[in-house]
Amino acid sequence: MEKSYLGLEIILINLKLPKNIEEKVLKLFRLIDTDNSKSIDRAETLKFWSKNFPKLNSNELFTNVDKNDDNDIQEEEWLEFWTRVLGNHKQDEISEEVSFI
Ligand SMILES: [Ca+2]
Ligand SMILES: [Ca+2]
Repeated sequence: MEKSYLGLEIILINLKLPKNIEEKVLKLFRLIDTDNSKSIDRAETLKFWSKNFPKLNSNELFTNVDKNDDNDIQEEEWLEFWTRVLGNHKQDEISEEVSFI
């Protein structure tokens, strides 16, 4: 029993973003959220996205990030998205992607 509990703990740690990356992506979130509503809407991404992430378009972003389909990206959805990205890419690449901040 002790063993499986420990296993669960490791899974939970692995699902969390490293602190430095989390800080960066939250900074990025606030940068995009220009009206400070704690959520990112399509107009905000369109203003911000095309300049900074030419490879990823705004529609793609909402498909991937807006899991509850309310056309707003909440902070939890944003962090979840980057956690998934981190699972697919090396940490260095993400640092690079958000390094313009
Ligand atoms: Ca907003
Ligand atoms: Ca949402």
